[in-house]
Amino acid sequence: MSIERSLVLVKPDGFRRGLSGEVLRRIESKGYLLVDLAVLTPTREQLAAHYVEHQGKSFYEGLVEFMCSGRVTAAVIEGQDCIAGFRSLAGATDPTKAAPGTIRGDLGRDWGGEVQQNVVHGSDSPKSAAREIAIWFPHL
Ligand code: DAT
Ligand code: MG
Repeated sequence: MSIERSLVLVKPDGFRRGLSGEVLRRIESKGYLLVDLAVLTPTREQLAAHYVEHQGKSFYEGLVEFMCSGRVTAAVIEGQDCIAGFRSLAGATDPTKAAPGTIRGDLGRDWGGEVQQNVVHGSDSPKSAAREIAIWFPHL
C-alpha cells in the first residue's frame, strides 16, 4: 500500500450535466484528498498526449472530438491506493454495464453515440497517473 496520486477528469458530458460537484463529493466522502482542481476546455494537443495509448483505435477520433467538445473539471486526488480506489468508485467503462453504486453506474448511460460518454476519467496505473498529471497540472 502506498500513497498515490491519480488524475480524475469530469468529462464534458458530466460537466454539462452539472455533475462535477457530485463526483467531487464522492471522492471526498471516500476520504481522498483533493490536491488541485481546474476547469478548462481541453486542447487537441492535451488529448493526443492523454489518450496516446488509444491512438489508431476505431473510437479514437470520436473520443478526442467528444473530449474537446466542452469544459471538464480536472482534479488530482491523493490517498493510499487511490488509483485503484477511484477506478472502483468510477465503475466499468461501459456505463450500461457499470454497477449501481458507482459513478458511471449511477450517473451515466448510453446516449447512442459512437463513443462511450461515461462521466469520468481516472488514471489506470502509477505510470499513467504521473504522465497524465504532468499534462493537466504541469506545475505539480
Ligand atoms: P477507461 O476510461 O475505463 O479507462 P479506456 O481507457 O479503455 O477506458 O477508454 C477510454 C475511453 O474511451 C472510455 O472511457 C470510453 C471510450 N471507449 C473505450 N472503449 C470504447 C469502445 N469500444 N467504443 C466506444 N468508446 C470507447
Ligand atoms: Mg483508460
